[in-house]
Amino acid sequence: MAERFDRIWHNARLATMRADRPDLGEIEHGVIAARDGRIVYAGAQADFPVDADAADRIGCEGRWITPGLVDCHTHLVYGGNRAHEFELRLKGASYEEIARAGGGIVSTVAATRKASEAELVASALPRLDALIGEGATTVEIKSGYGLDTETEMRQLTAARSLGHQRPVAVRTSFLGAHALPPEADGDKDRYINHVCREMLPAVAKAGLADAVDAFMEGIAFSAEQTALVFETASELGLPVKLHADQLSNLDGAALAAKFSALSADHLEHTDEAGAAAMAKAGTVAVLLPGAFYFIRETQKPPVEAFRKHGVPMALATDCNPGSSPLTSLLLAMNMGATLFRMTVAECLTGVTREGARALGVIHETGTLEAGKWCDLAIWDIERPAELVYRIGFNPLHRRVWRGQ
Ligand code: DI6
Ligand code: FE
Repeated sequence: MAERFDRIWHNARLATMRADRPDLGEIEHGVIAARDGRIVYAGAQADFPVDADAADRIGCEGRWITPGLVDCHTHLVYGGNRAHEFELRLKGASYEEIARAGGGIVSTVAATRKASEAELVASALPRLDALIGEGATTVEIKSGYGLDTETEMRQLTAARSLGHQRPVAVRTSFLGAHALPPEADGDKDRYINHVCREMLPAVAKAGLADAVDAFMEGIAFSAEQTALVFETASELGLPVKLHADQLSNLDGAALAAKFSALSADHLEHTDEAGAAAMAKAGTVAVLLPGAFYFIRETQKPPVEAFRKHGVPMALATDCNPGSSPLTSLLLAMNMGATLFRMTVAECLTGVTREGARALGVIHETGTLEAGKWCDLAIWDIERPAELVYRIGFNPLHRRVWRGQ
């Protein structure tokens, strides 16, 4: 009897992004077949049974299909915005000056504390929709604008709720160690103690975080403070990731590697030793060209060292109100290529397979392979390079999340 599928996409060109194939793992005459939301077959038309049966057959007219895109680093949920701070920066103030003067992250904290869960969801939805509108099927969302237990939990609950309101997989990260709240009176050690003793256990108990993140930086937390947060996360069974070496080299990449972090992110100031440590630990380098561009950073992440040591590279938006008000993975790819000289293949794997790896969901999504969720982006393009090359143009034809 003929095998039965829920849906078949045929007459398609596939960029499977499989790690065991060269380049993009392209298949010129391809078919994808799905059942119960999962890919059952993704491969050559010639090897697909001609008598296969499906409730729904979709002819793709030669369009390209990639895995649904993965944005593995966002701060999508927050109150207010920082357009005013942007104006100040245009008058000459630097990002660090604004942060030290009580603006920056802390001003978003005040606005986030004032917002209800419904307000946080409502203000984040258009940003999420922008990502979805360009083919994103998995989006990571961090807390870190509450900096007290109640507001951090509200942010994470809002993030989970976004995942229920839209056909998209949301992965949450607890970022209590993002900045020092004003009521901490400058005592970072005491605040980190509070994060470890109270906030993180409460978040873990409520099942609100899939991972734990921290901001290790002169204007944020030290290596020792970060290590305390990571040790607590490990005790609670949560994987870690790190905002590392964004504004200065504090050996954040090596610290992330020491804790077998899923990813180390930003990395503009990381040195070769940091890259080597990440390679050994299997920690993904998440590059965030939107922040590099927006704060007019000049130090580029060591892409050549990542290549040399075989560190997987992901690309993400870092969508946040202060340093990267970006809601486009297509633009993030263009910036990755133009600003960091990443290749087309590196950019595309960066927003698919390696983004999924950075979230610890590589077994579920990020490539077109049997057994994974049927998360697809179908594009009106002649060649995959167009997704990286064009600026401000969205050629998405259809997006499929879990077979629908
Ligand atoms: N690094 C960043 O680029 C953002 N957070 C972080 O740890 C900036 C967040 C903000 O300015 O609101
Ligand atoms: Fe960030």
